[in-house]
Amino acid sequence: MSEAVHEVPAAWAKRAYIDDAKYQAMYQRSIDDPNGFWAEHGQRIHWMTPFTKVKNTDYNGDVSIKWFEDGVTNVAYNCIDRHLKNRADQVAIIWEGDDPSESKKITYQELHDEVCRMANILRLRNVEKGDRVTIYMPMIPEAAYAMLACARIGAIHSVVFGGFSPDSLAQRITDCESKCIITADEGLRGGRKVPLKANVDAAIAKSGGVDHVIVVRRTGGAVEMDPVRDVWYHEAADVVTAECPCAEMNAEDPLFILYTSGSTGKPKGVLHTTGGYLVFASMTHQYVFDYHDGDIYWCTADVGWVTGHSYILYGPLANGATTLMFEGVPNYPTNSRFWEVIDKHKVNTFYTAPTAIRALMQAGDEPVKKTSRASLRLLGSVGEPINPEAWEWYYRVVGDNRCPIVDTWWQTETGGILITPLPGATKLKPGSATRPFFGVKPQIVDAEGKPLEGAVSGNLCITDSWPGQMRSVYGDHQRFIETYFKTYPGKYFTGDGCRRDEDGYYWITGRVDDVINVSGHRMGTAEVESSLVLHEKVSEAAVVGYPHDIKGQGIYAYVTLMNGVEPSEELRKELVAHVRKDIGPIAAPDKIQFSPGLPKTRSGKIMRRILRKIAEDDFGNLGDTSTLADPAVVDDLVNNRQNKK
Ligand code: 6R9
Repeated sequence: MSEAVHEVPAAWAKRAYIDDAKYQAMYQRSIDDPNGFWAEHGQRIHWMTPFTKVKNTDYNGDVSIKWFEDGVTNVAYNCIDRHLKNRADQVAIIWEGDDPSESKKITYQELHDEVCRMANILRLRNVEKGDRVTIYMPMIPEAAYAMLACARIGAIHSVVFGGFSPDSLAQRITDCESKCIITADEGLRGGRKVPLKANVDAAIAKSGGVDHVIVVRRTGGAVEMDPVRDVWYHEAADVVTAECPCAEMNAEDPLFILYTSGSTGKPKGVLHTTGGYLVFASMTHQYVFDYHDGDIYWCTADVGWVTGHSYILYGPLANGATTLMFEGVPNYPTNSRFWEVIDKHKVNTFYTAPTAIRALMQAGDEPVKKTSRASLRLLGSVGEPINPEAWEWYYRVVGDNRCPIVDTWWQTETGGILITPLPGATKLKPGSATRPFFGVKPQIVDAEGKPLEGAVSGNLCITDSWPGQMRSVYGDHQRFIETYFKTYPGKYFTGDGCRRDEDGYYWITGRVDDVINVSGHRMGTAEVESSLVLHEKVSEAAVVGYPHDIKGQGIYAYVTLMNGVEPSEELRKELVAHVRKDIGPIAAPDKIQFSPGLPKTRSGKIMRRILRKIAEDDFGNLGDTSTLADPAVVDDLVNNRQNKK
């Protein structure tokens, strides 16, 4: 393991808001006096009615999490209106299209007008405070307008990633009973079109219950429009004004739902609320990226993921920042695209995922070296553990040895960054997310939940609440309690394994539950399994993750076929296509092994430990197989493994 240490560059110690002494003092205060600390930092947003209560949280019993509970505010007001006095003509969003010849800049005034129009379009369609609106959009400014329009009128948005299938979309529409959908005719990524509106039509055919579909014209491709249900955004926008009041929202009113995969069952609707979420997103954005006025900041995530919510939209805009939104992919038209965009828009801070770094690293240094990147000051990483080799390449080649890297660990559930370096305060160790952010109390526990001290490995819990924490699973509070607070009673369990070193630095080692992290996207093994067994030729399936050079983890499926069905290359392709269609391309298995039987205990439990080892091509020591009902199946599994080295 690489134990190189990168000191804080002198220029950074000078420029940054937080140096090491300040980090220590602020962190200590945030732990000793959370009420005082957050009462102070809660002032960073505008309150229509100031809060008098700060923290009211309980991880036991029914689990209740409330922050700033009697305060009244509005997220869109904070992200737009309050900046208009000084920043009306400042660029809020730089949009860079899939095609390098397409880009545009949206000022705060323009953002205000567009968001108000979108909000009025929703109001005209009877969308009210508390109603759910599903957003299924490409990475175009209208996606941001849609989210902020919901926030403005108090509707709850549920953004569904454009790569999800009609069935996945239908499931999410049904779960939160959303009656209104905002989409586009087609998306455009890497020169390829994505049939978003057609997918919405197919989803609604399944879910029912949708009264209105607002369609943004992106590509001009042919789509069917239902004359009663569907409306073109540009036509609807023509007949509304650019003024719309901000709804008065209680700090604990819901802001959004975001579906995410867990170890069991269907995806959960992670529920985030208004006040605490915004305070935490904006504060982490300011300090982790050391955002100063005039900086150009770029996060490459999709708004369909939490990183897009907190660090393309809400955090940066709450801080009056200029945030770049990119429609395309890292390797289109060439492997230099990211670096060309950085030069074109003079980007200072660049925040991306290890999977993109590893893919670009494979393309060599030349596509990077031919660009200048002189504007870059800070690099960031998120989504999965970054291997030290990729870290060093990012640091040396992309950042020319002068830009610190903030490796930020967090989750959809946490709302914002929890473990991270601060660029002016923290010495960096490649591969470590380093130290907790203010107000965050990590704890490493053993399998029984016993807290471990010092340099140790175990499971990562957080022992007390922070303002950005999710409040519930939408419509299923019991599931919230069961999933996060029952494994280790009284603690929030992250699902991640973690090591702490002698310096108190945290090293996230990956999921310890049945969640696989494919290119930074979370997939539940159970979801892929249920999709596979839906296929008429499949009798049983077990899915595990295995190490993958670029994606971090790949999806490995063991499939038992129905009696009389013969395995074939064709069937393998058919099953991959089936899962792609059923869930979406991100869930497509990388490897399928046909196996006449699965290793089960006598009580019928599949021994995944064995399946993981075989998928990793590490079957020398399979551990104890004596409890297997039929030990012979293991030989067949080993002989037919798909990852032979
Ligand atoms: C923000 C986001 C969360 C899971 C999380 C962990 C992994 C995220 C990481 C990281 C190591 C980092 N993860 N950031 N692992 N180092 N810097 O990615 O949310 O999609 O919910 O995924 O991603 O395993 O539990 P989400």
